[in-house]
Amino acid sequence: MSSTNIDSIVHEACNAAGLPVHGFVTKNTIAANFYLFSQKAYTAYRLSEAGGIVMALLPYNPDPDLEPPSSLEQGPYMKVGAFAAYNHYAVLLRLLKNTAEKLAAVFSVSKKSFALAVNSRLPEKPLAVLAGLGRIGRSSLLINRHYGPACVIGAIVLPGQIEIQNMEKPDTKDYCKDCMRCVNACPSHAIEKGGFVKEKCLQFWASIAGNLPKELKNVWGNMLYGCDECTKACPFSSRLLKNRGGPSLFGFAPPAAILEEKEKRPGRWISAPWLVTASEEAIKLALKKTALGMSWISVQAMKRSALICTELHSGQFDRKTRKA
Ligand code: B12
Ligand code: SF4
Ligand code: SF4
Repeated sequence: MSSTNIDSIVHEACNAAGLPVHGFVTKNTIAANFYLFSQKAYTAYRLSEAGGIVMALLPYNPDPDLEPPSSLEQGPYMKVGAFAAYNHYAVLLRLLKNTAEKLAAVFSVSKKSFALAVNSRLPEKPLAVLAGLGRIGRSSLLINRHYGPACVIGAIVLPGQIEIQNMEKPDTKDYCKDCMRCVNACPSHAIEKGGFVKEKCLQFWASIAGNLPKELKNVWGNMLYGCDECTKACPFSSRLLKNRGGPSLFGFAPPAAILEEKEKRPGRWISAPWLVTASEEAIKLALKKTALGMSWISVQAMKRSALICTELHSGQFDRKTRKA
């Protein structure tokens, strides 16, 4: 099989799986950028033997208009970030798996020789940049020309038999210029002129138990897990916002259309009093197989955030403002 054929078969498999926005990192580029990988990741993903890496993006609407639960008895409600309300990591993993299975069949290689990664130990943003999928914006997120920052990133590490030959040209567009929208939108001032300060980002604390720094507690509001403010504010997310699950996205299926029912959990709103009173086991069970059910997300951190929310709001949830 000629090398050009290999590249076009991989492109086709990604498109057919519903991942039209993807790019490649070749074997040589992996080797030239070995410093990006931790030793652990380099070994675990068998990068020294890989034929290349496919990087793919899955878009999401950063401000989905998902109804709060119909019963208001258990308000105030806490907000789950858009990528997690519907489990976009699980969806992307499923689409990457479909792509790998197709390639395994075409090239007659074992399915096990592919490694799939979403929110992994791989440096996903730098790899997406190398694959020509965009540039890192002031918010520190990858900005893609179709999806802006409103996308999650995944990877398929290809076996040595499937050796990618060509890469897209790097994206050289200066997206941010003098725009400061994410800087102004960030409730906790985590995005500064000099860059992003992760310890000031609300999402950094969402999974860590213990007291919050005072400045962050004051602006925490009703957030549970996932903050959408910098993504929502970015002008390059606006096409997705206009497309709220609408008919099509640049000719591709709208993000909401490819979700399976089981991936539409836990939804956008979770009762704060329930989080405060339920046992750790009950919460783990209810959130199992959702983006909030990951081992590194502390249930005690969620309980702490729920206490802040209930202390802050004693009234009912306002359907119009979506605030408790
Ligand atoms: C830890 C982590 C966090 C931490 C810290 C984030 C941070 N920016 O440092 C916290 C909890 C705060 C966080 C928050 C969020 N995260 Co997060 N997070 C991660 C995770 C798991 C690891 C990132 C990391 O720390 N890497 C190690 C550091 C050293 O690398 P780095 O951040 O990439 O920074 C280096 C490079 O960017 C490099 N670099 C910059 N440009 C270029 C260009 C080239 C060519 C090269 C070679 C290198 C390079 O310089 C930096 C310094 O070394 C990644 C998944 C992953 N494996 O990448 C998701 C990930 C970055 N997160 C993601 C998301 C969606 C979010 C949130 C929007 C979630 C939410 N709704 O709350 C917020 C956004 C906050 C923000 N403004 O960044 C997405 C980003 C998608 C995108 N479009 O960019 C990722 C990629 C997960 C995924 N698979 O989709 N996150
Ligand atoms: S995720 Fe929220 S808190 Fe974190 S940088 Fe973005 S706007 Fe700020
Ligand atoms: S909001 Fe503006 S400054 Fe922030 S990442 Fe988007 S384009 Fe860049």
